[in-house]
Amino acid sequence: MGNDDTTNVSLQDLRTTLHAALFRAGCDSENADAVASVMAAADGDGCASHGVFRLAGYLASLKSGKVNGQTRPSVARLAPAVIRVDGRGGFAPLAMNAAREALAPVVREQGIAAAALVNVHHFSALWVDIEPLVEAGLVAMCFTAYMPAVAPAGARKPFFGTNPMAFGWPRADGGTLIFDQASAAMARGDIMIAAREGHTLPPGVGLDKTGDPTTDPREILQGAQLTFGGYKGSAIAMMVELLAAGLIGQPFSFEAGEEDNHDGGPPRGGVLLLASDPQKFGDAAGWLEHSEAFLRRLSGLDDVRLPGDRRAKNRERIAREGARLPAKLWADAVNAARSPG
Ligand code: NDP
Ligand code: PYC
Repeated sequence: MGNDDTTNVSLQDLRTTLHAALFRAGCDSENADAVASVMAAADGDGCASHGVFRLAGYLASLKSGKVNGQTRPSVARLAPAVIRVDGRGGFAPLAMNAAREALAPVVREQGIAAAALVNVHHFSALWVDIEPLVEAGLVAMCFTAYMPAVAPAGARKPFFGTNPMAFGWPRADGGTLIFDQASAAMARGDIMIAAREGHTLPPGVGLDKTGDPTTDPREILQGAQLTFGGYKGSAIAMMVELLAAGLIGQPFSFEAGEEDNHDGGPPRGGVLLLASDPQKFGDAAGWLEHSEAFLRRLSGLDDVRLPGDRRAKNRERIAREGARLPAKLWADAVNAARSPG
């Protein structure tokens, strides 16, 4: 046990409990396994905003009937380098497993390829989605939109989702370099956690309902989030909308917001997954060591650290010690795992 407010949970217990809670709420075992894995992976890397914290949203969407916990994705190859995975109204993780499995051989054949995931409900961290491809030696990127939460540069009301993107590069030791970031200054999940814990936020995260800057997370949740880096982050958020919605025939965040039943779970939408095989770009013998030399040079500068380094350290520690979770959150998960459903 941790202090009064937190408790230490092994990743095995966490995964088993999440699986049971999802199963009791209506997921079949395969869906429960896939969703529990992405949540446990987030807590396993110290990403509190996308771990067990999200269980209530997943359960709410099963309960409301918005998400089908028993569906199976279908996979079609639309062009030599384009795959479409229809999640058929399910949570994204099972469709993502199918997308990666279908995409990897096509990438090795074509050098570069894309998977468009449609009709999925995505609620997780994106590094989880690309890590297996990167571990297999591929360069990968992933994008998804959300619901209106973020004011574009020049606006004061939400229009973009928090619109994350992840990029991953294979390392010589078989590991990965992955950055994974919202195009909002802060992920909404972290703002929700700050609101729960009564913390104020740094300036630049959001606006209140009247469009004035505020550092109160509860006011930002009622008002609008801001992008990182002003108009530059706003352009990235716009790009994510166009890639994850416009390109693949899925709802833009504002459309997802209109369609959603606001049960607290993820809206229906799309995900774009891109990958390339560095062996196919003309420097098969050199690209890896050349890039390693670059990354050594980069990480040797002053206080530079590579994105993903903090997460990797968390992973080692949490695998040993377990995840430290808010006791109430864990108690709710255990109750959900025991409830009659
Ligand atoms: P952070 O701002 O915490 O981190 C973004 C990236 O920057 C990470 O790769 C992080 O690596 C890296 N980083 C942080 N600090 C430094 C530093 N000083 N030097 C170098 N790199 C650094 O992430 P966000 O709050 O933007 O997003 C959190 C999570 O929320 C993500 O996993 C994202 O996918 C998820 N999300 C999901 C959404 C969805 O619709 N499904 C929507 C929005 C967000 P490290 O982890 O090692 O610190
Ligand atoms: O934290 O912004 C967020 C988020 C939205 C959907 C899933 N996570």
